[in-house]
Amino acid sequence: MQDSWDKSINFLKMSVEVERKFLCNADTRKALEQIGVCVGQRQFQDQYFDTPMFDLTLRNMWLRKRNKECWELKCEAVDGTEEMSRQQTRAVSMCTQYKEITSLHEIQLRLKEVLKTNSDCEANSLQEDECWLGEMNLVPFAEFITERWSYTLEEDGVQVDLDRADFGYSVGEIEVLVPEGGNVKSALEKIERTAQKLGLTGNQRVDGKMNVYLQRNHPEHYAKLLSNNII
Ligand code: V4E
Repeated sequence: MQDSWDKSINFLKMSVEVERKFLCNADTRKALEQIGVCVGQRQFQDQYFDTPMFDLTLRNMWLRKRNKECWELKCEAVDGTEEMSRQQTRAVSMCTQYKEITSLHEIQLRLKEVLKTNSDCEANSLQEDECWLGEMNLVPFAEFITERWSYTLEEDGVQVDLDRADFGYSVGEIEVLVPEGGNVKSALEKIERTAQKLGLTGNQRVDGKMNVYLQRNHPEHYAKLLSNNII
């Protein structure tokens, strides 16, 4: 009982990232410059970890270390949009929703639960002290550098990022971060309005960087994720 209560509390403490990917052409970029302001350009390195049998990603869980210091675990979020119009259903199908956990301690608790390991290593911010990775049998399976241009929009809380990965793939994303128990429906509507303003007409989900990375570097695992409807 206590356990499920703790899990509910943990769920409430997480934010949910609602996101729609798109391919950016000259027209989209022009529209973006009109409705948004470029607030910065930066570069970051991402390393993704999993067990050799891919126990995390096969559960749609993505463990990442950014710039050799910031840990993040993204887990699929079940949306709270029960009654939806046809347009809303379409908006949901074009977007992904992931819970984001950024506290290393919370990440380790969640991983212990999922991987059923007994790691005794404490969360430690010192980067060299990562014995927990070994104890949980976690190894890097993807590593790449992204160059990102970020835009804020007049639409409240909407951010657009244009990413170029070092393995030769570019993708844009419209993103709204929904805090603890916030309104996912409203986030989906904001994303849909932004997509219309950018002139995005396609009704097929666009590949993220990881999808393309896996297709090229781990094709067998990519096929497995695809057949399990994970990507
Ligand atoms: C959720 C996920 C992965 C983790 C990283 O995802 P993403 O948000 O695409 O990366 P990035 O660099 O933009 O992170 P940010 O800076 O926004 O935090 S890797 C694969 N997935 C699953 C996934 C999916 N199923 N479908 C699509 C279109 N993208 C990702």
